[in-house]
Amino acid sequence: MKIGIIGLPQSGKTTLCNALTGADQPVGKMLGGGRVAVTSATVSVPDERVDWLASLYKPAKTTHAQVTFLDIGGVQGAKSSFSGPLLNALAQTDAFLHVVRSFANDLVPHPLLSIDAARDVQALDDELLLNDLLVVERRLEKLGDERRKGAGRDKAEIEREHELFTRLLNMLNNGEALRTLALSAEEERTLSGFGLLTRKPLLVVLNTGDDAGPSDGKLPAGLAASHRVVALQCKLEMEIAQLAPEEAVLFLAEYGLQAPSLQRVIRMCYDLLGRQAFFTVGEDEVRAWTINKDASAPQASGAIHSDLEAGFIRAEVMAYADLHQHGSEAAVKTAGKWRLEGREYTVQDGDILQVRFSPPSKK
Ligand SMILES: Nc1nc2c(ncn2[C@@H]2O[C@H](COP(=O)(O)OP(=O)(O)O)[C@@H](O)[C@H]2O)c(=O)[nH]1
Ligand SMILES: [Mg+2]
Repeated sequence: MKIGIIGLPQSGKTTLCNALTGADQPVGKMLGGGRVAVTSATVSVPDERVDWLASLYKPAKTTHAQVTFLDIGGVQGAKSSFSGPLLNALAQTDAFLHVVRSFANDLVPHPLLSIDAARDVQALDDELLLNDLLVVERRLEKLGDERRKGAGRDKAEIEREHELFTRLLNMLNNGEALRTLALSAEEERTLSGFGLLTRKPLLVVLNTGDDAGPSDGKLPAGLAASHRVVALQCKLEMEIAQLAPEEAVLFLAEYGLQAPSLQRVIRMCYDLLGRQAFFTVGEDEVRAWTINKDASAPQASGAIHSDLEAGFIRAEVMAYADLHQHGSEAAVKTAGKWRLEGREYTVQDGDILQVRFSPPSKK
């Protein structure tokens, strides 16, 4: 999972990225006009269930799920067309965290000179939308050419694509982001190579500043209705992320924060992207895997290895909650909670899977 952190200059993107990953990238760095800077950091997804499973199986290796955060500097909110490098960076993400400044700090100039979160959200929404519009218009032009020349491709396919891109154009011209559009699997495949930015899920991170308190209740009117929003004190969270774990616990309590931002933000990203976790266990390794919420047992197996998906026979399944309650695999079986599931089974969050499959025949 790759999450892009975007926002106006000096909104706190690097601060948030440090908070989420424990990195120590310099904050307050200004980029010269038109420059793009991308820093990435990968973190393990905190999950108490993995820790508990590791304490039960005592495996040689424990592997948490991984999330990569990309701190993407260079978006200006100025209704400009993005440069190639910036588009590349944005296109490779699965979702965006849009950091919006709400903290007061006289030493940090706001590029638009005043603090106005709703305006800043709109500025970036508009800019993402404009860049999608450019992509869609360019594609429609190309499709128009193909139509006239009757070139190479199947005619019906060109017409289907033309109809799809016209639908996108109409939405964008109405100022609507593309993420709410329901598409067939085939249409989804057609669009997958275009890196459309407003199709990606987006979570607004309101950077509330130092004495705002952790309340999510102080969101600007209207914003919470149109966007998913989380309020964070990014600078404070960054400082906590850089503490030793024992100290961090004391700090969190003192500021009335329930959990470090990483846990809260990752949970929201999973939700935003419709992802969930399943586990594999054993003496060698206890491991968490990230899959889509509607993944079938073979699809989930494919996350482990394509051979497991291709040769899938059945999956042995225990729910984490059952194992946690009964304390051992044997006790789960005795309780009648151990299951053998087939191809049609939809994997649930927290399932522990053991895949039975026939290995590919060697030639
Ligand atoms: N007072 C205060 N300053 C902050 C907060 N978040 C970020 N800053 C400051 O704002 C400046 C810009 O932050 P940075 O993370 O570099 O922003 P970026 O340009 O979006 O990456 C830095 O000087 C930060 O220390 C905050 O919550 N409170
Ligand atoms: Mg930065």
